[in-house]
Amino acid sequence: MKKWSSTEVPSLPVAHPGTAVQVHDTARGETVPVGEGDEARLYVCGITPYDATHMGHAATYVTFDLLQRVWRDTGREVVYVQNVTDIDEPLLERAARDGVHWEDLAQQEIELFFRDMEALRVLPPAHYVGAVEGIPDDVSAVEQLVAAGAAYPVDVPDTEATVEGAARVDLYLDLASQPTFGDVSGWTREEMMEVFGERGGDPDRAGKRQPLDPLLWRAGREGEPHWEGGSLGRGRPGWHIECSTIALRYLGRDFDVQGGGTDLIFPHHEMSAVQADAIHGRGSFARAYVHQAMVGLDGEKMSKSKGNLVLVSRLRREGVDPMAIRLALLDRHYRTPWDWTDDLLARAEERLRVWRAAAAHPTSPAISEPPDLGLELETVVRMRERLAGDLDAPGALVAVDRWAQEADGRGTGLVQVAVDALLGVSL
Ligand code: 5CA
Ligand code: ZN
Repeated sequence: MKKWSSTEVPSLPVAHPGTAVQVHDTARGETVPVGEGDEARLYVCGITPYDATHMGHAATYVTFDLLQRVWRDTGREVVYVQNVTDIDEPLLERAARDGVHWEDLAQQEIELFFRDMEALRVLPPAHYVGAVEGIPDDVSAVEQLVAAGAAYPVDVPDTEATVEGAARVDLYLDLASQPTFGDVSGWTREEMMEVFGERGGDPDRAGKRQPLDPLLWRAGREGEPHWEGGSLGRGRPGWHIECSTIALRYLGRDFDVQGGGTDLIFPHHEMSAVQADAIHGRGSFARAYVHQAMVGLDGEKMSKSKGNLVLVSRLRREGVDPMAIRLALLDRHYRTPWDWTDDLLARAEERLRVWRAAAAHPTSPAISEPPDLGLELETVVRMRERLAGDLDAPGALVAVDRWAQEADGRGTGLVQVAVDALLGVSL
């Protein structure tokens, strides 16, 4: 699929090629080095395009943008893959509510998302892949699971009409046959049951062996989109299989980081991983699972379904500098849940003003004094240290604040370059 445009990333002198980059792995419950090889492979769960990008989405994509930038700065190649869930229940529901075609709605929201990402200077992935595009791979994967006895059929209720070419069964993964189930979240069955229903699961579906078993393939129903499904019959994939197969196709087994918001820990990342293991054997999915804490508004998770949204596009329309939005997002560590406030944005705008003023200092016309490299180098070292240590963006901002306070116009522009390369902020 088409993706959004990139901005140039200036390279800083690589002072520490190969330096370890640490992040918190949800599965192991500790901070671990990630992407230790020359090539770092990252998969981040993309949007379901039925509404515009809000601050929660933006925080997630800026967080993983930082990871990509820090990896690059340590001399690594990055292969970044992001999906877009361009077919799923919420998209169909919203399209029906608004009387528009689901494909038009998806297209329109994807375009808006691209403009938001470009404005925020989030680097695009190497591969941006739609769920629809991935359907042939989902079909092969589910066929394989059926053949291995890891998937089972559940009858479509008599009251639901299926399309020609569809089987009269939906297919589910048999979790009882999967020893790695639970390894990503580490949650108890009770904890899982608490959220499964509200996060796209169907615990009450009659005929399932276990309430948590995830849907792999849904037989095509009248009035719903459906695709060729080989031996599965016409239909469409369940949500989680899309990310299992896209990640495996574009990154291969055993990639470095699977990312997304904490709302995806269970069931989405748990199920994507267990399905990959079911297809290719234990240890097939990510080495580490990294999660952005939820961004809220007035004490509630910001979500399209609740409608309590602060949209990137609306702020842009109101004339807010996207770099101030980015700075506001960077001012909160990714592992701490936080609420969006106007005050946070106001402080980010002020910070941007101060940094820009410091960067704009004219250099001494007579060059009577040598540039003061000490402060600049120290600032860059600090920024790098903070970021390589569990993406401490707020810590990196403080290092730049100090520079902005002390800079006396004898700089070389190095910090400005570092702010661009590492933080993605153009001054
Ligand atoms: N398409 C699926 C993933 S395959 C999905 O979750 N789409 S989404 O549009 O609901 O969310 C897109 C990304 O933003 C996901 O990584 C999600 O975890 C993250 N996200 C959603 N809401 C918030 C929030 N309030 N705060 C932080 N991140 C969020
Ligand atoms: Zn996903």
